[in-house]
Amino acid sequence: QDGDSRSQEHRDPFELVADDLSLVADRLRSMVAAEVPKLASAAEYFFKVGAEGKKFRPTVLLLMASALKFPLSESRQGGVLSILADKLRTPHLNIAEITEMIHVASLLHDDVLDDADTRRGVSSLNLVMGNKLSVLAGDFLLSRACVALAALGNTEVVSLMATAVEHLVTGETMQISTSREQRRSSGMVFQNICSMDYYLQKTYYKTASLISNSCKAVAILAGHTAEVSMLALTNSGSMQGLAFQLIDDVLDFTGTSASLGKGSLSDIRHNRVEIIIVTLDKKDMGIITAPILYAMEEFPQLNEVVDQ
Ligand code: GRG
Repeated sequence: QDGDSRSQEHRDPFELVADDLSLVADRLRSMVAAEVPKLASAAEYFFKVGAEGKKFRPTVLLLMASALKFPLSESRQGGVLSILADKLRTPHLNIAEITEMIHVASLLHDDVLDDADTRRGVSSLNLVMGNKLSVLAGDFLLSRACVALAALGNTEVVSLMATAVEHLVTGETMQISTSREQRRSSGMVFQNICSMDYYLQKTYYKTASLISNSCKAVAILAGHTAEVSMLALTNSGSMQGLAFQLIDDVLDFTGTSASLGKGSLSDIRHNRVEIIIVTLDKKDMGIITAPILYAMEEFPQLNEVVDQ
């Protein structure tokens, strides 16, 4: 390897796609503009500077796109004309935008379901504007995502992204069904328990599928239809999604409110984390035992279950 490719390797991934991330953020603000003022405030709430979140999904997508030879923006030109020109030659940016709109729609609905009061370090939208507007803003973002998807003119891509939405809904349903069903069938004392299979399936639907299917969409738009490369991209998207959710679950126990943007232990308090009790080989043990140990301290009745 020459010096150039070595220094590329060690560059911060966020820095590599910083221009595109910021272009996507700017374009999203105009894409989510609504006619009625109340809906406009609600829909733009999580696209404002300071409330945009970590941008994990667009970062992964844009890095993937650069590997697939979509060009990274050299500089941001700004203005309507450059946005139109970008739309024609950079469908990977559209997928990043569509993915963020779907993601934020799911967060808005999720916070209503959980009656959450904090999100991304700020008050949740349901706390500020109420449940009704939060649900409507989520619906609005989904419809704007549909319009942007249709504009790409690729039915396979529409189908992939629609499947990702279906999976979000399925994963969330599995999430809220976990405790009652599993408790009934297992007779366990502690309610947040499910099998490893159930956890992985639910996590694929809830988190990994959107990442995986949007990566696949970018690959299709780049003209990659060969089965092998599709499989590799889909798997890598899924694995990143699963790893991301595992870390997110662990952080619920180990993170501070400041670093999480919501109260720590809030997920387990809201019945959103499953403690996984399975026989794991040693290499997985580190990941899985951290939440178990924390949970055992917080919920002493778990000791009984773990002993079994
Ligand atoms: C309306 C699309 C739609 C779905 C409704 C409520 C619901 C069904 C799904 C919720 C699914 C959900 C909240 C999954 C969790 C995914 C997840 C890991 C969210 C946190 O992602 P981060 O950490 O968030 O990337 P930021 O704030 O950084 O973007």
